[in-house]
Amino acid sequence: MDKKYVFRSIEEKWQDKDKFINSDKSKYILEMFMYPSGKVHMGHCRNFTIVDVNVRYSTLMGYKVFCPIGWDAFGLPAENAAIDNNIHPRIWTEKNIDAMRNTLKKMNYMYNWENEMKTCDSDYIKFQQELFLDFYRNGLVTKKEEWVNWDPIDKTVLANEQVENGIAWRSGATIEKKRISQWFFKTTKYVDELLEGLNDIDWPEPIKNAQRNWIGKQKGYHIDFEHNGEKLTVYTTRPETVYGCTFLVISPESEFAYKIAPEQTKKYLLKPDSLVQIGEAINPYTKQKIPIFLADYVLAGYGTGIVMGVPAHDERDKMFAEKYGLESIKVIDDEDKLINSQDWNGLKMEEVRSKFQQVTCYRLRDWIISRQRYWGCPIPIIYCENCGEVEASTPILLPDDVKFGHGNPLDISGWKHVLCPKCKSPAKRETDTMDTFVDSSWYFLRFPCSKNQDKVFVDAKPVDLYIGGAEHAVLHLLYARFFTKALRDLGYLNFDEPFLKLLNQGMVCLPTYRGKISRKYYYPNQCIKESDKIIGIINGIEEEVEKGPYTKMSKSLLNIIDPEEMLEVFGSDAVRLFIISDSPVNQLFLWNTNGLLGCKKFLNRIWSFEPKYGEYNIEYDQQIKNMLANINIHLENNELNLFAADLRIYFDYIKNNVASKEQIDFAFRYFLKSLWIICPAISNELYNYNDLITDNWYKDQTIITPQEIILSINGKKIQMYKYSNSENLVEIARSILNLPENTKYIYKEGKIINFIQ
Ligand code: ANZ
Ligand code: ZN
Repeated sequence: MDKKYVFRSIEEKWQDKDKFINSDKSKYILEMFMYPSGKVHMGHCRNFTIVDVNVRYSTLMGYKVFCPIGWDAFGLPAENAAIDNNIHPRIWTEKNIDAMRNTLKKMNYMYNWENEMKTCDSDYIKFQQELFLDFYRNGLVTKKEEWVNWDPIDKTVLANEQVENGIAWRSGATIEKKRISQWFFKTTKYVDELLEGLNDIDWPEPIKNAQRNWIGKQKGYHIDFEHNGEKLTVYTTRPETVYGCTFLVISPESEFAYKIAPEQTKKYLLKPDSLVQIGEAINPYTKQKIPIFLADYVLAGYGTGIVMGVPAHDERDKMFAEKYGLESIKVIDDEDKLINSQDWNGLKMEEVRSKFQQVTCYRLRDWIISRQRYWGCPIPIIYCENCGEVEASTPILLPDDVKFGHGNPLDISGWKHVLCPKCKSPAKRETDTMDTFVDSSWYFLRFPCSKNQDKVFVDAKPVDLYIGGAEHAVLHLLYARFFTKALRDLGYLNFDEPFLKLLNQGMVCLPTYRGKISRKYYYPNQCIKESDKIIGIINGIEEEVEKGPYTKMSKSLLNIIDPEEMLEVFGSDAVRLFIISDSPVNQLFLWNTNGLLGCKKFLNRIWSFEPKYGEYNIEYDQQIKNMLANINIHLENNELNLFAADLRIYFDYIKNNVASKEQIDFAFRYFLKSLWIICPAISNELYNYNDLITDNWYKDQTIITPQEIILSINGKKIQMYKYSNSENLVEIARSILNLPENTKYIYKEGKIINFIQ
């Protein structure tokens, strides 16, 4: 009968006990910044466990690891909670942080807790405002009026990166266009470096490609048309088709459209399904007058936002022209030669194209950072009627006494009225706060000196290994790269890229359960299996439910597992092991509670392991060393599910094989050290040697396949494994057979040792 492993007291005993080592080799390992939503969810747990496994492995490999934790504490949910539950965002946030910190401690993660910080701390606000002002003085921040994305649910402006197909990334609202003056960070200044830097970092290819596509570098051509004596430049990849251009189409959001026809443009933005002509242009080649139309298939942020309409050769232009009955002129024939193009007739397409000068264009726009919300870092600018924009002296902290629920609380509060720092006449503060993506663009640089009140950065360094979800492919990862480059140019840093290696963990998925009659969703723990049916029960009321496919855990689908509940029943070692075991780190993790039960049983078997000491077992050491080599290889490659499997194979081997005391003790000791990487509490408890962390780690990664060799004496034959060089092979053989040292032998290379007595 197994001794039962009672995890609770042991996990509590070892909580926070493992310490980082000192070493001249160092490694910075970090998970993506956490929003304090109130509860740690399983997705977090997967992310953080993968981080912790890397932290512990690197520690055993002799690295001084730095793995801090903090809170991305500003943002809208806190403000919405203030409106819904009448609780101040600061209090709501603090409460959430306390609850989440508590869960993380139970999960037994190794963090530099002493460096913990949150973005709503006054120091953090102060330094962020100082950085903003430094950017401002150096032309990296500008204020300009443009069409912006307005989220009517969250009531704020959003950056382009935060809108996908016209839908707001957080609220899901359909974006409206508004024209307001907003603050921008000049991300476009670094566009080439942002693109080229991707080649130097060890990131998953899909993420790099997402950034490349977002930056959208294109080679094309400009052609200048004319409007009322002014240049009107189109961007095209097919300049040779210019004689076929029968109209110009222009993005309603482009500055030009707004300039020449503001009223028509505004109307069109509200109702884009009509033909709106805003002027005429002269085609520089045909010299003919052609109409200029608004069209929302032209993107404002791409090229010049003005397209020459060539319906004979471009699909989108053709659809537009057919819809509104516009003229179409074919200028390229079936042999790719020009027709209807005056002097160019008969020339090859490429020949004509090469007459034009190529230009480069990008899709990336400047990052709009103004948010019309309260719970964020205030933008430290004051508007004075005499002096214009004036820098405010920092820190500008948020007023506590404000009313929520009627627009931006800062805008309606007395807080905004101040005296101009320069001329002392009445002035107004900027009431917009900064996008919270600004807060998360430099937090990793601040961590090493998070408590320093005088200097924003001391010992700032790039993150060696950054782990988080792939959903930030463009947003956070692009902004942080921009910040790093800007801060380097302002003299704060001496490196170019923030995250040298990036690992994306796959999402945690669960089946959904949905009532057959009510159509409402059930939590997995409200469902039980009854013969071939699944029954959902709430408050004693039952109904049959259907099991849907595995889907990303989501609050609205209720396919959620609460880590706290799992910790209660299975303990953190088991949860950690399970979350590592099931699938490769970068792939979807399909939750199944039976697997977790299996992990708990495994820990139980380890707990009740009793070695059976016996004779020296010649094969044993090599098997153990090979298993350790496998472990090293798998850890090195972050093949953590294979590592978890190695642990089971290893344990089964020591459980099922007899060897001498030294051999078994060596094997079990290294087993516990390996297990500690995932399951620290039980390993610490069972490790009776020196200090688990500083004890040597077996680093060999060479796997030797044992070869059989036959030992023969007096016609009797025994097999042994050949895993040493031939000299000590004979020695080992002699000792196996218990022969005196001077026994003669005949050795057939690699095959047989024949002892002669
Ligand atoms: C004339 C033309 C003739 C074009 C033809 C194509 C075919 P890619 O390759 O994706 O970069 N274009 C330019 N700016 C645009 C914008 N802001 N929004 C939407 N479309 C835009 O596409 C470049 C082509 O897309 C350009 O070449 C332009 O149409 C259009 F037979 O100019 B083309
Ligand atoms: Zn003034």
